[in-house]
Amino acid sequence: MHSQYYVEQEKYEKTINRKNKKSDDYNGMYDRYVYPVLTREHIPVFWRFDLDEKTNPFFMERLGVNAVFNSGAIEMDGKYYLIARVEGYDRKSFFAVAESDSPVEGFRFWDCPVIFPDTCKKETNVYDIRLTKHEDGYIYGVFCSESKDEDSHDLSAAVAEAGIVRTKDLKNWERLNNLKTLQSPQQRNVVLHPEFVNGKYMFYTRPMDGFIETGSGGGIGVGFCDDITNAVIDEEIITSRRKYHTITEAKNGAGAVPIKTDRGWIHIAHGVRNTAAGLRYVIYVFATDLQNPAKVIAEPSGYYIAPMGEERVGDVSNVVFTNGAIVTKDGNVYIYYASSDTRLHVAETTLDRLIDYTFNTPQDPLRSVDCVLQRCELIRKNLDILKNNT
Ligand code: M1P
Repeated sequence: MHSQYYVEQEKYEKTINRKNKKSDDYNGMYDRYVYPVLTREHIPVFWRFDLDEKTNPFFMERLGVNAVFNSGAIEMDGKYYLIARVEGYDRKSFFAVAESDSPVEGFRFWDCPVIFPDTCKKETNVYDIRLTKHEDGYIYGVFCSESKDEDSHDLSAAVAEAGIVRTKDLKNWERLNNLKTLQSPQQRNVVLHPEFVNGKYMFYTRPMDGFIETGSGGGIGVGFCDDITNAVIDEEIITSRRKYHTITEAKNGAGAVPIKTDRGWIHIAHGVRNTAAGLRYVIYVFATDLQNPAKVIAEPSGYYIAPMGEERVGDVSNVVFTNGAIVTKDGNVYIYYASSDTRLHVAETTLDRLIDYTFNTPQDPLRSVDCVLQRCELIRKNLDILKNNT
């Protein structure tokens, strides 16, 4: 074996075995962890190098990995699993399962990445899987299936659809037909709701006219279908709307599978706005009604997580994005979020804190004058408290 192999292997083990710790930043809403839970340094050495000295005398990377980010998340039998988007130097993404006994550290990729049945021959790229433990007994993966737009002369024109797979063990996967949404030519950020609603499967969709621009798409949609093996949605009802001069002005999209609480379904989604420096992606929270999951019942103002410090920089800077969260039996919530399409982090909160944030944070009054009045009310109340406290 080339001597550099042992150097690289030691670096890899050091990364995997690094203990994580909560950051000092305080907001009361959640705790960030200092170290990312998955990065390109978590990729096994034998995924990148040819270890055969005859065919690789210079111990050169043959198939490098550029980034590890947007990850689906699930807990099974006391273990934590992330299915990450791994992007090669060739720009193509694929999925790989990383497993740990802890939700915040120690994630190690299984020996081989995931290979779904290749039933969609025009598909060029796949990414951003959401994992839903459905009450029908399967674990579903819904991901973006991207192909070249054959009707356009523009070489970068693409079509995004929602691919659907299902499994019981994260090892054996069945590929179902891609979702068809009759009202929207493109779909990204599609999430399967974990329960039947009126006997039907329910998806969160993101109606889009084109690959990047949502165009007339008003926000996060909800649609129903009878047959998951041939899922067709004829109508999309908008739930969380895009709004002028807010964090969702340019677009938004469902993130983690919604979390069921006594007060309603809590959604951890992403919102996008345009700036002179390009798009800015943040994570926000809203809640929908338990009986009617299309009806928004709480909308805390502004963002929940925004890119901070080193998170702000990467392949696509000024982005945080989530497609996975885990709620444990003891009520802890782990939100896996990627920064700048480069690496994956975790933030920890509790169900109680998340519920309090969702239902007791004031709504965005949508105009500066009302926002400042809202803040002055808080200030006056606090000044009274401080006066009585002295
Ligand atoms: O580059 C930022 C994100 O862009 C896309 O999200 P959206 O569809 O809302 O624009 C996704 O491709 C996502 O993977 C990526 O992180």
